[in-house]
Amino acid sequence: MILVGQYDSPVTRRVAVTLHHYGIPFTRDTASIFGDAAHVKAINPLTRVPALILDDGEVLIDSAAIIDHLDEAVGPARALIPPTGYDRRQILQATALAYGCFEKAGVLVYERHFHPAPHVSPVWEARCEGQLAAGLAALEARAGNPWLYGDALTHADVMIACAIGYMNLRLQRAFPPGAYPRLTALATACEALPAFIAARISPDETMPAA
Ligand SMILES: N[C@@H](CCC(=O)N[C@@H](CS)C(=O)NCC(=O)O)C(=O)O
Repeated sequence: MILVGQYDSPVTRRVAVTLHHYGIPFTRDTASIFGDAAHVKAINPLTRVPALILDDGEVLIDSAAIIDHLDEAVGPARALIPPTGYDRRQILQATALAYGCFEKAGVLVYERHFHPAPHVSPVWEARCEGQLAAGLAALEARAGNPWLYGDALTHADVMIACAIGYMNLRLQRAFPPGAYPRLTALATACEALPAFIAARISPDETMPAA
């Protein structure tokens, strides 16, 4: 199978980490959503990553839908989430919070990247920054040591660490040192895992000039 997208996309990286963690072999298409937009659009009409091209040519889009497929492929005993019940709901809720943080961080990055300074909306930025900070605070309050829930990695941890990796790369002001100690510990623990090391963001995965 082929994973389409660069690892500076936290949702692409999230899928890559999950593939590595499950031991599912894959190759990569590192097309850029900006520089190679026509190529990405031919795979996903939304011109977004990640996409996963299965061995028979079927194309899956959206990280949650892709991970749902990977969970099914490895089975409930190995999936990074229980198949039913309270713990599943909690992990999905925390994953949704972390996904929302990534989404708000992305909006903030794009706001300044695509708008010249006079057209950046301080009202919109303040709203997004408030939503992002509240999401991070909610996750910080839930965080265990080092994993969010129990004594094992879950999809929530993977999404949180990938979102933090993105903020460290593109939006340092949203995740200043010392502000979120438990989430920092969680992300550090994640980044030390072989599955994360195998999906490190390479220096050539950059955004094009604004
Ligand atoms: N819900 C989607 C979101 C995908 C997404 O936002 N991808 C970003 C890169 S991190 C993208 O392709 N952005 C380009 C665009 O939306 O124009 C998922 O989880 O896969």
